[in-house]
Amino acid sequence: MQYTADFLKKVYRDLLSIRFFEEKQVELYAAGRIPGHIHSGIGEEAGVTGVLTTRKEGDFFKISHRPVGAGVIIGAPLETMFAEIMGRVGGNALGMGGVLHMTCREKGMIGFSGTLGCDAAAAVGAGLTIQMNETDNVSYVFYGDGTSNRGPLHEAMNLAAIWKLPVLFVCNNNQFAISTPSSYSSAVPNPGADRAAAYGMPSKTVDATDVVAVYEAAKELVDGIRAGNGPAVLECKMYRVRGHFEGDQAKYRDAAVTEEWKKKDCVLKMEKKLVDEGVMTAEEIEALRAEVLAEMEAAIDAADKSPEPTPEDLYRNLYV
Ligand SMILES: Cc1ncc(C[n+]2csc(CCOP(=O)(O)OP(=O)(O)O)c2C)c(N)n1
Ligand SMILES: [Mg+2]
Repeated sequence: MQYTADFLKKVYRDLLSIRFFEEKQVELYAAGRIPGHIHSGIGEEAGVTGVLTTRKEGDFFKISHRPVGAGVIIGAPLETMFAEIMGRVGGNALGMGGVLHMTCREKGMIGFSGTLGCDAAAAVGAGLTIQMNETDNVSYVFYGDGTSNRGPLHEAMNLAAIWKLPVLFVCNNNQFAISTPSSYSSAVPNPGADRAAAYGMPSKTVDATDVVAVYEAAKELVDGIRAGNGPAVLECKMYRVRGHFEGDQAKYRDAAVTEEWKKKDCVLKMEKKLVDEGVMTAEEIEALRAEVLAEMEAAIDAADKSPEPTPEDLYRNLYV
């Protein structure tokens, strides 16, 4: 397909924003500025950006512990996101939820559960809201290859299918659930897409090192969902470049394979495409990188000015 330069630049900017958000998380964590932990999504950004390039006003998003950077392009305030991760009251959950409780209700980010898979039902509920409001919006449900084996996810898929709800299930298959390879935990090669037939849903798999390819695959499915055809599954093939958590030495896998995947980096691939196709020069890319990085740094500085919660804050937001 042919795209305008403006479209490709916007996709690249979004991709870069998530990449720098990811890199900053790692940097802050290494500097001891994040209480709790993070799950780096470095290398997986195209599987989020490409899918979300199909988004529009009024859509709902259920992300999960790794693709938290999605919030950056959905429009959640960067400063609030960093404040939450850094444990400050300026965060969306007063800094008490951290990376596992990132939400932005105004932008349709409905939050997610640390108990993997259970939150798919809430996202299907968001799909029911859309159906009852009779709009052509979509509820996006991001989950991992490990989570693809959880029962609550399948109950949610079944409900979405029988009620023909506008839900896109996005399996970000990064090939690992902590130390367990997907090839061990699933009996089928495509733990997202191969399960769709069981619910009568269309599906696709896509190479998620290529952000434009992800967009095209997602668009085909999303167009069908917005037209009222019911839910679908997109499986993004990717690789978890870093450990499950920071400090995980990943001794359970072959480091040479990891190095091979790094060469297929989605950001480098997009930059090459932009230069090869004459959309941007290397200098323009450098300038944009500096601009996005400055945005991240300004947001971190602002978040840093937000205080830590006090012991009294523990009693806020309690029902009883
Ligand atoms: C129900 C449940 N079981 C186990 C865990 C612990 N846990 C946290 S992340 C994770 C791995 C999930 O793998 P996957 O779904 O592939 O996502 P990824 O971490 O690779 O992005 C596990 C097992 C959990 N949070 N919830
Ligand atoms: Mg995984």
